[in-house]
Amino acid sequence: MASVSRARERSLLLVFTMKAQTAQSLDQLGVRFPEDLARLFSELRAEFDGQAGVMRDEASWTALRDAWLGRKAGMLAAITANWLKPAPVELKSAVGVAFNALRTHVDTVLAERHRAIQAAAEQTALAREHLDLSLPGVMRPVGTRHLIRQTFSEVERIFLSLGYQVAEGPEIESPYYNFEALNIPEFHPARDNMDTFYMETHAGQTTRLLRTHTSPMQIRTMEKRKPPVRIIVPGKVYRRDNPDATHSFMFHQVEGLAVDTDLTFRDFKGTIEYFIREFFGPSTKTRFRSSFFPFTEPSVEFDASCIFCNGRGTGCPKCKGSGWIELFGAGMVDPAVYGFVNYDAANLSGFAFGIGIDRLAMLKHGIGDIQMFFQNDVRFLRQFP
Ligand code: FA5
Repeated sequence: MASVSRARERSLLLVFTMKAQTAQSLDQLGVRFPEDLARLFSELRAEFDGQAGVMRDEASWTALRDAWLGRKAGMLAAITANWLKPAPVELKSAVGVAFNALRTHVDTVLAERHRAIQAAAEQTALAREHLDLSLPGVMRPVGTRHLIRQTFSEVERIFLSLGYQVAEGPEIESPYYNFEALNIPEFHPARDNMDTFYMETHAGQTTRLLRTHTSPMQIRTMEKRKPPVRIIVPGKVYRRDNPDATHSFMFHQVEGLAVDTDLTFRDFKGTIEYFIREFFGPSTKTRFRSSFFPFTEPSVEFDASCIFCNGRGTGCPKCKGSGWIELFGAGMVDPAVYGFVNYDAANLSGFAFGIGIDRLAMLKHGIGDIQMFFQNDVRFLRQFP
């Protein structure tokens, strides 16, 4: 850097000297013979070469061009005006030849340097914009559907093939739909089985709760539709259950409801057995167990043999030693329920079921702890692409 600026200083000084010289006539400069002329032009040329040598960019190139070729104040214009035109006859042609040679040199060097400067600028720009196609791309991990969502889809696929429709309902419910219209009056012991999350309400506001099961959609559907009805309702439900390997305070159910004029327990059993065969394959052992739900009569629980102990039971913490894991509650719709939705109980019959989807997925994929579904551990989730 220091040598470049020193060269510049020197050339500025020379320019100044040269400029001063070109402002005078040859006579004033004492140039009488062709040898003096040759020396003068050779100094000028050396001066130009010195300046061209330190030029690095477009701006300094333009400045140099204007200094030498500028029409009014350029060095060559001054030479033409002060040396060439007024030259004595005996020197005229020598001045003309030297002047032309200098001009050709200036033109050539300026053109060459301009090309070099432009090429260098292009290289710099190219290097800046260089796109390396061999670089690995940015990985954008693509997620997959959660196993619960996949299980919902599989259950939906099976029931859609049987002519069922899919309906969805609110997770925030009223006690009427969650309990009363399902034949569970206030203070009925059945309410204790479903310890409920109630929403905070202020005086005068209607009580709201997080639905404890998908069964309220039985009522909402029958209120809106005339029989026959065949629906399934996938969704989230909430209970104040203590978390353990098979219990969560938020879990998933698929409700099923079929109502028509001639449905029997055989239709119900056939439907469920078909579903289980489709979902688990033909070898799964299942059983119905009599149970009680206020909105079905008769009521059953449906269990599948425990995959963790192969149904042996003894000492198995997953099935608590029974050899069976409860999958869902079900039964024939209690005629009392039809009374809440203005259905003709005398001429209608139907069945309903509420499948625990988390447990269904656990059994199918051998998952030992329901909590895995909610921990968002990608090592777990990746196993179900
Ligand atoms: C009910 O919820 C009834 N509504 C089912 C029903 C529908 C009966 C229609 C008759 C007619 P239950 O409380 O048993 O039933 O729950 C159904 C299923 O949800 C259970 O079999 C179980 O698979 C699952 N389940 C219940 N509690 C939990 C919990 N805390 N965590 C995970 N799954 C649960």
